[in-house]
Amino acid sequence: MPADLRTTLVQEASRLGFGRVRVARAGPPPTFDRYDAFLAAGYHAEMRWLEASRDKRSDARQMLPEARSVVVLAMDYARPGPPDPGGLTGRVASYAWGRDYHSLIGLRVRHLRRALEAAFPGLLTWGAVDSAPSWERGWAEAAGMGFNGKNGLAIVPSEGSYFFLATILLSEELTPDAPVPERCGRCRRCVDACPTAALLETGGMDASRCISYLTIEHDGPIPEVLRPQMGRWVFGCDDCQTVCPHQHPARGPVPEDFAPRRAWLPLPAILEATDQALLDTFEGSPLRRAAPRRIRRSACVVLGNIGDPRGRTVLERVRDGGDAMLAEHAEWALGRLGT
Ligand code: B12
Ligand code: SF4
Ligand code: SF4
Repeated sequence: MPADLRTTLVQEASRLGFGRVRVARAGPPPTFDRYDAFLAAGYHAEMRWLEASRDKRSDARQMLPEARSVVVLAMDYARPGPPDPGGLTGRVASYAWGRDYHSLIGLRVRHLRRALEAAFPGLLTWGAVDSAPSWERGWAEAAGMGFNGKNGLAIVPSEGSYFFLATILLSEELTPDAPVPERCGRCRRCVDACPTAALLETGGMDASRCISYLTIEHDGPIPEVLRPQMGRWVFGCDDCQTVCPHQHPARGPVPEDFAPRRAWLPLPAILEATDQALLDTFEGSPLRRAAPRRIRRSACVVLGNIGDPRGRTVLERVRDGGDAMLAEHAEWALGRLGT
């Protein structure tokens, strides 16, 4: 059965849009000490759920006691983005340009599990994408999906890192794939390119400094010292990926669902919209995962960084709008506008 299982797995996964499939042996992820070091250093900042789910992530058998194999799946998302429209616009990281991958990949993971369970009666499976307690990059590294770059990303040599990961646990033992040797060498472009010095010289990152964390996960004022470094990033950040020499973003077809619909956001419109209007606009997009107030907060910072006096009117409205946290960000931004 394992040989047939592998063939069916690869065929079904490919039919569902997963371009790469790799397998690791279930148990604790081999590099899990990095996860503990990350928590011990407090690099997870306010993402307490990473702490709370630590034990579940520490061993695949926590989620499926019968697990013998961890299947790692990758789905490409990047395609060339639209040109910079300039003006009062903010950048969105490429993973969030199209449809929310959680729902799309989550559904396909379920289809894949159902197909395998139907073809191999008695097979037990568990599957997840992103938000469930599976340590995806640890498993990607163990299964040879790619090597782990100094930017923290799982990278396929000469292809890049613009792909989502998902994992499926199986109660059957499949032959594990070999890990991919590290291919950063002496390169350190990502470390130098990171605007907020979030990447550590020694590997790993301090997420509390990462623009992706600050714009998406962090729920309070953005530390003033990091605001100028955010540049025009209003949601997520791609700087440590775009500089990577392994990156070949337009390699092949990616699902139409990830087509770039929102690569740039009109900042005054974001600041003027009601919460409900923003939620409606971002329905089905990863942008929906950050509360409207967080996006407005980041929009104020980006307007300050652009420094264009045409941002003044809308920033004054935010400053006088009655939300103390937003008012403080608007005030900061107003102080940076040219005349
Ligand atoms: C929390 C989280 C974040 C946080 C924290 C990121 C972080 N580096 O920990 C924030 C919000 C900052 C974030 C940002 C991004 N994320 Co994120 N994130 C996650 C999540 C949910 C958990 C990550 C985690 O466990 N972190 C704890 C640390 C310890 O784990 P890790 O980074 O995975 O660890 C690996 C490496 O960093 C490295 N490492 C870690 N410590 C050390 C120490 C040493 C000494 C060395 C040598 C190496 C090393 O090795 C580990 C693997 O062995 C995963 C999904 C999941 N369920 O796993 C997605 C995930 C990692 N994110 C993803 C993406 C796309 C992003 C962004 C690119 C989004 C964006 N454009 O804004 C950025 C990239 C930032 C970056 N350079 O890492 C993808 C990555 C796909 C890929 N090809 O690698 C994932 C897998 C989601 C998915 N399902 O596709 N993310
Ligand atoms: S996503 Fe941006 S801020 Fe975060 S580590 Fe990469 S370059 Fe630095
Ligand atoms: S930019 Fe260079 S150092 Fe950073 S992940 Fe890519 S190859 Fe490695």
